[in-house]
Amino acid sequence: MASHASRPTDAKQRQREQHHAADPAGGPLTTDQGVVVDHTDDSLQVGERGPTLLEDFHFREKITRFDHERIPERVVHARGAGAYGFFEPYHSCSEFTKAAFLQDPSVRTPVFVRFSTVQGPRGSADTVRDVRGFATKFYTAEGNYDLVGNNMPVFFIQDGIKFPDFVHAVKPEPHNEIPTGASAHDTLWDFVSLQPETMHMMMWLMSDRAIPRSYRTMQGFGVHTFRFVNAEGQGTFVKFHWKPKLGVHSLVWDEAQETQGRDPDFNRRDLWDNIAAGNHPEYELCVQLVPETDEHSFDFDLLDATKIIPEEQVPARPIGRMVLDRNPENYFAETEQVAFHTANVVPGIDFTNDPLLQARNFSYLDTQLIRLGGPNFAQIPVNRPVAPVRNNQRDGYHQGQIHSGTSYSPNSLGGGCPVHTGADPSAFSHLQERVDGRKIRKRSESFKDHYTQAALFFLSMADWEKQHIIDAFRFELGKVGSMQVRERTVEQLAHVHHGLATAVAEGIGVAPPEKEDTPQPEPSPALSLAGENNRGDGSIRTRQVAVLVADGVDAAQVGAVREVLEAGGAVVEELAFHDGSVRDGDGREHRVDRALPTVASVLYDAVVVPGGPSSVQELVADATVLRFVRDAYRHGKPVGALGSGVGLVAKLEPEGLRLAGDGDGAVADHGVVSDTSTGGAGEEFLSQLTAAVAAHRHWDRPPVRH
Ligand code: HDD
Repeated sequence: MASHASRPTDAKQRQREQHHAADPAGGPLTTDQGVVVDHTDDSLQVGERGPTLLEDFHFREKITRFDHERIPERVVHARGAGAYGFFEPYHSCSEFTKAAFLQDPSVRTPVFVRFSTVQGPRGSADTVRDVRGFATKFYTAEGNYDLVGNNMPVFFIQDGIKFPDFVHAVKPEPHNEIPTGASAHDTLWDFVSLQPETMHMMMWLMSDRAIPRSYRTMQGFGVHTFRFVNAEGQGTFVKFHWKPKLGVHSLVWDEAQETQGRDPDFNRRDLWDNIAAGNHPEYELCVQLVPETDEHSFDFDLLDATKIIPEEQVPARPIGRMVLDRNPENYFAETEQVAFHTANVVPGIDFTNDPLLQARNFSYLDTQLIRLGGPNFAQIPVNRPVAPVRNNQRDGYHQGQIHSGTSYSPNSLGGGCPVHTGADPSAFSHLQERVDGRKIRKRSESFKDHYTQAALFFLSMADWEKQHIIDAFRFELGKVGSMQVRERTVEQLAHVHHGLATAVAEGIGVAPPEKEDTPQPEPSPALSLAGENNRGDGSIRTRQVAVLVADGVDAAQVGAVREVLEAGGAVVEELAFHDGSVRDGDGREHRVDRALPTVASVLYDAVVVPGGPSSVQELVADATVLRFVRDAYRHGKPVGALGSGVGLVAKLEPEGLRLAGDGDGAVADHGVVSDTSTGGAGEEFLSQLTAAVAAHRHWDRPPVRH
């Protein structure tokens, strides 16, 4: 299994074979009317060189169908990847919610999840700097529940009426449709600099959260404060979190940019390949619960979607787990046609008056009507509830049901069906919240602090995360042509953190801001990727490790490395200059997994250079090999070297790469693990290498110059 495989893996091959065996179209080719076609390679024409005849209904049908294959892509979140799976609660949540799927640990609810980027079109690259969508459809016994979230817990704006403005600003500019899949352009930053409520979200967008290593290592958030409602009709405010079992891991910007070219499908492929190989991604559903009586006890408004509740203030309690264990059969039918809607809720889950959520509750149904060509999209298999559907809604484009009987209520001719007595305790009934006020267009005073939580995020970061944020602001604003926009953004940043604003200003040719009092909130360690809670289970499961080999490689060392890493669940691939095999140090044939020119360092999580003097001699003479190792080092990845392989890594010492001191045994320095002894890969080396891979990245290395 590999996250960047270009040839079918065994798992994929098996899946295809099973698919073909089950294919109901396993007979002769027919038209859409079921007429068997005798020939589909040549159109019907007058003589061998004559014109094509209009009478050729097969030709016309085939081309017409082809011409109509596309539907409008999503206006945002166009590029996505989906998977099926299940959700099961750990225990009953009846104290807070009556939602049936959150009651019984023995009940598994099927789910479909679609991950996405926001800005780019369907064909854009995966590893762009962007928010990631994390939308889950729970096919519960009480109807479909959609949790349409993102991988960041806040949003750019507070009121949905600003959504078209924000999206127009971030999307490619209208005159030249540039840039694709990027926020580094004038209109977005113009908007940001004039709309300070964006500041908190911009901190997240400039952080490494915006370039996830994998959808499998990404958190998800419901963002809004929602409401749980229990059987007694008692409401509790709730914020939803998905926490990946493998921990939260990101790329670095240089790597993300290169990956866009090396494998534009990097995240999509990673998800698909891992599910196909049985490495089923798992996420814990956690909730932050706030009693209704505490609605006003925070120094921000729970209805403001630009704010988090720090986990140190209200812990995120695990209530269940979701496992994604099945790839879709057909991208269009499932991943493209899935239709999420924030208003798809079930009894026990309700809304709050968050004005962003209220707007969403209108938008999603509306957008599906145009995107999926009419009102019957809930009948598309991926959208169909498992709960029975009975109502008087009729007709419309693409009606797939053959209804009979009456279609109005009240009726007597249809036996009064479908019934709605109002007395059914399992029916959805809206929480009876008392609301009164004047009709006004006015943002609440309690929504006005745009800087404290932006500062909270920055102050909670590890030093390397802070530096990545500064670099990202410099990169993005450095692409902005208007100096005015750059200056205004720095002014905004100055309200968040003076040091950040100054560092950004220095990078983009703008005068540093005056020192001013900025908010000093208590940091929230849970926000940092370095935080314990984001490290996952500490295993090396599914990490991709490259082993560089050539003729003469020490096969025993490779075998030992492979055995230990694979036992821990990592995926090891031997890369040589060509596909097929090399000769090992004893002259025996040694199979390799992939040809070096087809891959790159950025597609792996770690690299190992085994010994074997002639192998290393051949490898060291090749600039792409040195680049492979240099990039891994620059991107903070573990580097392992054995025997003469240490000499190859040492070639990069003059550039600044740091190897641990000499000596016979295994030594490690910031994730560079080496052992110059000529024997096999010893236990000490293997355990240090495993620990280095488990740490994922090693940030505080001395930099290399190249
Ligand atoms: Fe949205 C799609 C997430 C605010 C209007 N949104 C969409 C998707 C995700 C989100 C994950 C893709 C679902 C899929 O995979 O099909 N959106 C969010 C989050 C928001 C948010 C977490 C803020 C908390 N969205 C938001 C607002 C509006 C919309 C304020 C409009 C008022 N979003 C849409 C939409 C989309 C959509 C236009 C485009 C395609 C679709 O719905 O199905 O209706």
